[in-house]
Amino acid sequence: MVNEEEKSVIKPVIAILKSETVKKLGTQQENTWCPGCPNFVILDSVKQVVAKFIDEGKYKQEDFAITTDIGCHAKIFDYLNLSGIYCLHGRAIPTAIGMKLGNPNLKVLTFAGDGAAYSEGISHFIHAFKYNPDMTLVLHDNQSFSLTTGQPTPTSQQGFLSKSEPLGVFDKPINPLKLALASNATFIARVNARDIKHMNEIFAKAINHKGFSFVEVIQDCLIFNLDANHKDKMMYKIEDNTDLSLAEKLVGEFDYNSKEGKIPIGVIYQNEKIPSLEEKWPQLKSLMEKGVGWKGKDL
Ligand SMILES: Cc1ncc(C[n+]2csc(CCOP(=O)(O)OP(=O)(O)O)c2C)c(N)n1
Ligand code: SF4
Repeated sequence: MVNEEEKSVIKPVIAILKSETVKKLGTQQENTWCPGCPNFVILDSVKQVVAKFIDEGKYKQEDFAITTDIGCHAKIFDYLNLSGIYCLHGRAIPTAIGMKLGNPNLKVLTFAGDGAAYSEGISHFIHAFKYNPDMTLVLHDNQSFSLTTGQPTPTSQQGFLSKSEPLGVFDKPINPLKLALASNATFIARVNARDIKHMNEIFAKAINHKGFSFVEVIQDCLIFNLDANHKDKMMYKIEDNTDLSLAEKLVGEFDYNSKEGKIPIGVIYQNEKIPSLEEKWPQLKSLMEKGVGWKGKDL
């Protein structure tokens, strides 16, 4: 039986799912994710958040554009009815920055995996914080290169056994949130792929942030690196944080290795005082002031 408290959560979610705008954001493409993959929840969350912005009249569907990397997560490209580019592996971030240079008025969302952005694409990851373009990175971290059948990524835990490292991973994982903070990130958040309500709130805050917003989604892969799954008990929600010293402490709480300890979720750091790429470059500033978009006015 569903209790009253659960009903208050489920009712608005069902209403959103029935929304015509959410339906319009879907496609007819056959979905090939494994049944139960957390990518389904992330897809639903993105649709709900984008639909809410559209229904509130804040943005139109054509104001959004996406880039995706290559991987299981990247199939979201086929299931979201938004314009965009399905990029080369590791290159979803620079392609998105290119979109912003072409049309700074677009709301650009980028989807990348831990394999993609923390490995082959890591230089783009670091420089994106430095440039601070006004866009959002959704980072699907399942601690595994899953599409290519489960090789270790930079965030895989020590000892992870795979066909490519049959003796287990020797090295400690990197901490991408620490790296982001050290690279002058202006928005760092982390969410749990099992908690769509919280994910919706944080995605909306990330999209509203002026600058480069990075949301790491902690998600299980049901097939590969099973030892890294089920971290829910370690996760706890934090208040939105704008204090740098506290952020330095928070990003160090989870080392991507241990099965114990705490994993803070929520807005770990936000700073809107640093100008975005669009505010720094006069050419982009001018395009923004003119309100140049895909429709109506020429670039
Ligand atoms: C330039 C290039 N390098 C490597 C690959 C092979 N490749 C495709 S998907 C993938 C794994 C993606 O893993 P991740 O980014 O973690 O996403 P997941 O599948 O876990 O969602 C790899 C290594 C490729 N397609 N192109
Ligand atoms: S292999 Fe893992 S990440 Fe890929 S679709 Fe299946 S459960 Fe999802």
